[in-house]
Amino acid sequence: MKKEDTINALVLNNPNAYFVSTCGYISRDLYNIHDNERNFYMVGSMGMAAPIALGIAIDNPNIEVIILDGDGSLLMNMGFMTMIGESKQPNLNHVVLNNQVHESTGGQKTLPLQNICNVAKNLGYVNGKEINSLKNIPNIKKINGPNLFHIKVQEKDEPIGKRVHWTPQEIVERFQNSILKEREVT
Ligand SMILES: Cc1ncc(C[n+]2csc(CCOP(=O)(O)OP(=O)(O)O)c2C)c(N)n1
Repeated sequence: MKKEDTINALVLNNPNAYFVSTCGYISRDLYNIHDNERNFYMVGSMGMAAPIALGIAIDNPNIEVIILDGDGSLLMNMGFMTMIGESKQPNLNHVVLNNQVHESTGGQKTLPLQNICNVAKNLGYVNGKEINSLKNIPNIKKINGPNLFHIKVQEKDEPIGKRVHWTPQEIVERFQNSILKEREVT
């Protein structure tokens, strides 16, 4: 599957979700496909989308939070999966887009994510699922988290889109505003 199609399907299936995306091309893809104030682009550090997302999910139990991770980024901070599993945070779900490389920095090979779905389950995630078709992209509103969705995607065969033009401060500000608006409604 193509990464762009996968991200697009995730956004379409989860129109009210809050996305926390890892750095590099994954954030750029999300930005170019569907820029939204509910997207938190973690434009700095690999491995930090998941901790930020867990904090947001705990503090805002009424919103659905999706981590958009890369395989390299997951590997960078894999120990954090234990905290997600232990949290049993029902409004948090973890999507790993696995292209088997660090695509954003030139395509250096990553180490394989061996049996990552079973790893997630053993660490306390409700479930770990391999997704092999766009038809099976989840609607997370219908399921109790935390779940891990492992999606193998192709390396890019087309040029990457524009960089996220928002500054980190702007990303935080508009994200916080969107959560405040949500709190007024609910
Ligand atoms: C801690 C840290 N180390 C290195 C980098 C530089 N860097 C940015 S994106 C990236 C590759 C990320 O790989 P992956 O998560 O697999 O996503 P992909 O680029 O394949 O979409 C690297 C090495 C960084 N941002 N943070």
